[in-house]
Amino acid sequence: VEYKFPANFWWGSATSATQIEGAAEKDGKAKNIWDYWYETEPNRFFDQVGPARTSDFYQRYKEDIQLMKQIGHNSFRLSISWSRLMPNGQMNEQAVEFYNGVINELIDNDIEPFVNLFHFDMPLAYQQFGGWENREVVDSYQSYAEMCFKLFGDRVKKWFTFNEPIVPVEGGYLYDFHYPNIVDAQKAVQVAYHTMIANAKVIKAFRKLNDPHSQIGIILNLTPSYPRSSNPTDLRASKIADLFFNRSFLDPAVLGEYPDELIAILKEHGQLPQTKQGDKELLKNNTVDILGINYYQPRRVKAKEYLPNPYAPFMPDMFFDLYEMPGRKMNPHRGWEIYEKGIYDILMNLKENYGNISSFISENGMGVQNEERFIKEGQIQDEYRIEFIREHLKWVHRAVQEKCNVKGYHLWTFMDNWSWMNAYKNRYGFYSVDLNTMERKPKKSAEWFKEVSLNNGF
Ligand code: BGP
Repeated sequence: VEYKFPANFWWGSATSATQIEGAAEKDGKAKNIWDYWYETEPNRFFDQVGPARTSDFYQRYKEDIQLMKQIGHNSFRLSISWSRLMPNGQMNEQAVEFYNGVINELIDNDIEPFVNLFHFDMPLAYQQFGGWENREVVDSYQSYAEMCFKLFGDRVKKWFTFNEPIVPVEGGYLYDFHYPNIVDAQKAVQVAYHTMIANAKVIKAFRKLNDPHSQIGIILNLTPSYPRSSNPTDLRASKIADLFFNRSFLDPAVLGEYPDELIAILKEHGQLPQTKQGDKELLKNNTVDILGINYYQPRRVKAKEYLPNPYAPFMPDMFFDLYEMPGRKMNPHRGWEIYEKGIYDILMNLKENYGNISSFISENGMGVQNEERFIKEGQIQDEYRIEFIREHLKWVHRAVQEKCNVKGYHLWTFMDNWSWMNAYKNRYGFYSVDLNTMERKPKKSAEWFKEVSLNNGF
């Protein structure tokens, strides 16, 4: 083995409730914003496929956990669906039974459950009161989180408050790819702020439980920002993109405060969020134990070519432009640049500027269309995915050698699953799923990853 990872490195994969469970309106689950959006605007979804049509983990989780075991997983991330566990604010017994079943099955198979509380799936009932725009929803979320700790905390020792909290901000309030799909920067700022208040409140409640074996964190999609040149205007543009898209969550989550420069920009443009007395202390005193890093792509930034229209409403991108770096490597299916070193740059940044906080790669992966093209002898020969994972892992390994505190790697995702808007267009799984028969089959990458996990390296 040339690239050996530290003992007990976490090898596994990540999923989310809406994307794998199915049973979207069964056994007492209430609607979330995805069920609703699909119902009202099915044309927005690729092939008009909505969240009811997933890989049916709800009924097949026992079989799926065996498949995880077969490829050497020692850990696995799922999310709990708020609208399933507490439809209309009350605990749903059938949901408790389901999540207990999953958690126990994982533990019985020596796979540690990593449980995320919120993965883009706001219950519709709360969205009708403004969702994260409304501070009262933060309190409802806290009650839900406390319920989860109480129900499952005896067995679940890794908790996460949010997956990619910036995505509902960008998608729902800036760029129109999540419900409520409005464009309103003031609301976007408020939503971003409230999710971090929610993060802190839930961490505070978690700490009261005083379980020394348990940890809580947040999962952020960090997109390292690279300036086109060392020209001061490019540097400045890149720095502002970093402030908006990374540090607006990373700093409050890990350091317990917002960057002064971010506050200054928002203030200058009249975009500061509404706050409450005591918020500063709340944020300061309730930072995460661990950080999940979702890494897919970097952000290539240059200064604006033209002065922005001073009358246009505030948008973060009035401060910078993105550009396509010549010679960049692309995943053409998803339209994302592949830049493996980015994962190392993120980890080094955490080491140097964020107290070397304990972290792990909570998502990294490659979405590809029509993978049946690559079937040989009955198996998808996804060499491209193996290469993708391997090249990223090499940089993770280097970060480990340079004393970064990174503890694991989870692929997005375990099996092909439904994705927001794109439905089944791009497939990411170790296992393919036949949507008609629900049959799961390991791709070549699954077998390769099994060896990596069992050898703790490659
Ligand atoms: C992340 C999300 C996942 C997943 C993944 C792949 O942003 O946390 O839920 O979907 O990206 O992205 P996509 O499915 O949009 O191609």
